[in-house]
Amino acid sequence: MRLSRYFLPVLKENPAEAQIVSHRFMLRAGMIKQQSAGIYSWLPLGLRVLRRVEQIVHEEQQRAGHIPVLMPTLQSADLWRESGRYDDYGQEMLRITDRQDREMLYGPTNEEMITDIFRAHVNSYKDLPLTLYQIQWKFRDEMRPRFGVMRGREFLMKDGYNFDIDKDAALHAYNRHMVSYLRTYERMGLTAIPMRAASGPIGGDNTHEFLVLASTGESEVFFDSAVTDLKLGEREVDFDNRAQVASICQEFTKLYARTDETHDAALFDQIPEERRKVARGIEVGQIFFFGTKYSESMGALVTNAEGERVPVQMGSHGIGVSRLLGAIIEASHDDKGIIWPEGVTPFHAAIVNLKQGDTEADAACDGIYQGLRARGLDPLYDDRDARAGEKFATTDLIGLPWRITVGPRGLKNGVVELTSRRTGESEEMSPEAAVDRVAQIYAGV
Ligand code: 5CA
Repeated sequence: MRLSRYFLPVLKENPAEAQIVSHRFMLRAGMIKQQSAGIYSWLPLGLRVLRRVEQIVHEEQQRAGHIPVLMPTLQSADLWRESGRYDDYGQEMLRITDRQDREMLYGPTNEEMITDIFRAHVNSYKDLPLTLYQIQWKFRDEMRPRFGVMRGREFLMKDGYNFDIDKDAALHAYNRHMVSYLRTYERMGLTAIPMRAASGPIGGDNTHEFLVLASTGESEVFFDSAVTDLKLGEREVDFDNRAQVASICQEFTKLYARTDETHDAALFDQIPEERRKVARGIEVGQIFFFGTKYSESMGALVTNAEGERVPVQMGSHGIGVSRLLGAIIEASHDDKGIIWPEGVTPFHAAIVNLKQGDTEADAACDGIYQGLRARGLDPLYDDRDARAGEKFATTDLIGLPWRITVGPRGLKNGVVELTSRRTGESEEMSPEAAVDRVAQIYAGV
């Protein structure tokens, strides 16, 4: 993309309404625009990152064997009366009446609707296990929407639902989600710690939240600092292997890590003092096992191997897709702006032309641009007729991890400069070598 033809409405001033860094940078980098309290338009740069985050979520869900579907955002109140949640859900639910006076709602979550799909089509244990998921907009009429996409009213969520014949199989599905989430967050450059949590309106007694540590996080968390050293990394996972998946979960949950809702001071005190940490965190996902809570009330029964009709065992599993953008920025920025991890960056590299209109500089930039695109990469070429300082400020603000700076002086010696946004370190090399290096970096992402 050439910046002169793009739509990147960056702001020079700090917007007064933004109280935390991620909100401030998302507005300043022209990623989002607020339309109503907690409701945002996604501008081109923001949409690019959102799509990359979604793509990672899809890939990791499908790697774990889960199947994508898409349900509507509007649901009928009657469906929610069946589970009893229509009245229980309270003011967070946006209720709508259509022209026929039918009561509808904008879905805050989809347990009822997915159970309805299941009961219409599945009858036998032979069709299990089954996990369906979607990435779809949700609405919760939050009392205090704030911090931009962090606590929105309309927000994008990945919500997945497992159906299993017995509790052991359903607990395997729970574990499978935990492991797939670990890889999902790591690919986004995040350390998200699974913590014992409380289940709230979703129900059930087995639940973990995934928290990214950040001083601006809304949750208070208590943990053994050794938990922050754990990495799933590149290890091979066979998602059908119950023992392997369970042992990874055991590894990640055996150390103390809890939110304030489940915190146990006596247990916490048993951790060696230097590893006892109290901090704040951003909840980027939550997994639940709730057994037959919805299948019993809504009549989602299957025939088991003995020929009996039994309610199917279920759980639900959410990732805060739009919130993740805020969490990634909170975890990765400096005074100048965002620092995108390579896994989610909106463009792979910036090309900064120090002297637009100079025949040689223009030609070198074009060559690098084509070279990167030929390697399957998406560069952002700052071809504006602007001062170098302004170009640097823009690429720093929008957080592209690599910058290739091209100017007549360097070109005289046959070199351009490759700069890491994270370390600020620069290296001179030929334009071809810069293209190779950037391609090499992304080959490993
Ligand atoms: N049905 C279950 C799982 S599918 C569910 O709704 N879980 S949840 O309530 O925990 O939401 C899942 C994730 O959505 C949360 O972990 C959080 O990351 C994100 N989320 C929840 N509320 C908001 C909000 N108001 N703004 C942005 N993200 C949110």
